[in-house]
Amino acid sequence: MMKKWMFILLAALLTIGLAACGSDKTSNSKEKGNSVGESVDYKIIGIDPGAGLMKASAKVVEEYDLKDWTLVEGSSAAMTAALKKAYEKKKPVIVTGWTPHWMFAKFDLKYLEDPKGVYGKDENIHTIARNGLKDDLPDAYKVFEQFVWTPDDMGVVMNSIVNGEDPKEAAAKWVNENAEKIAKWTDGAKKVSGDKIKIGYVAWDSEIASSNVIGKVLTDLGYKVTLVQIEAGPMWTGVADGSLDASVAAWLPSTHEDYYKKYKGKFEDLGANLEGTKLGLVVPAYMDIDSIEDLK
Ligand code: PBE
Repeated sequence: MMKKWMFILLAALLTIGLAACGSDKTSNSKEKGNSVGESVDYKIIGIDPGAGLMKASAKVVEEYDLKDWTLVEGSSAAMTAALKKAYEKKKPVIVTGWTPHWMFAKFDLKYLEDPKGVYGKDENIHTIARNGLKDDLPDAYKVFEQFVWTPDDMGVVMNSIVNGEDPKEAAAKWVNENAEKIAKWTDGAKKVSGDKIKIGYVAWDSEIASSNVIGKVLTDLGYKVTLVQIEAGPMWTGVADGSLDASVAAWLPSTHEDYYKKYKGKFEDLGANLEGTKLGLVVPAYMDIDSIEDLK
C-alpha cells in the first residue's frame, strides 16, 4: 500500500517535471517569431535621422509590416554602444548596420536576409565637390579626383580608432605607411601654401576614417584643412551652396539618392572612392534568426 508521503513525493516530482517541460517550451519559442520582438522590446537600434540607412530602415518596417516595431533614432556611437552592451552579456539586439564598419571585426555578427531587397544592391562611396572647386583649388581637386582606396584600407584606420587612437593620429599613421597609394592620389598635384579648404563629414565611423585620411593628405600638401562635422542633410546642402568645398562621404546611388536628386547640378560627382558597401539589419551571430521576415 502506498503511503501518503509517497503520493506527495510523486506529485512533487510530477510538478517539477512539468515545470521543466514548460520552461523548455518558452525558451524555444522565445528565439523565434514574435518573441524575438519581445526579447528586444520591439526596438531596432538606429543611428542619426539624416542617414540614408534610417530612411531605408523605415521603409523596411513598412514593407515587412513590422507594425509593433520602433526604429530608435540616435547616433552611430549610441548604436555601437548598445550593440556592445548586449553582446557582452550575450543578449539579443537588433541594430541598423553597414559595411565597411569595424563592428564586424570586433563582434561575431550577421546581416538579416532582406528577401524584398529594400536595402538595395551594393553601392559605392563617392567624393563630391562644390561647383567651381576645380578652378579655385585645382590641386586639392586633383587629389579628390584621384582618391580611391579599399574597404580593407579603411578597416585599418577604423580599427585603430575604435582601439582608442585619436582619429587624426590613426589617419596620419595609415598615410605614412601607405606612401605608394598617396603618391597616386597626389600625382600631378602641386604643393600650396596655406590655402583653406573645408571638408564636410558625418560622424559615421567609416566617414570619420576617410575624412581624416584625406584631410591628412591635403594638410601634407600645404592646405589648411578644416574637417566640418555635420548632419547628412546639411553636408549635402553645404557642398551644393559652396559653404563646404567637398565631401568623401556620399553613398550612391541609393543611400543618398534623395540628396543627390535634390541638389543635382549644384555639385560635382567625382566618382567612387571606395567600392563594395552594404546596408542592413545586423544581429549577433548567436541570435536564432536569419531574415527580416522572422521579425513579424
Ligand atoms: N551610413 C554610413 C550612411 C552612409 C555612411 C550607411 C550610416 C547613411 O546611411 O547615410
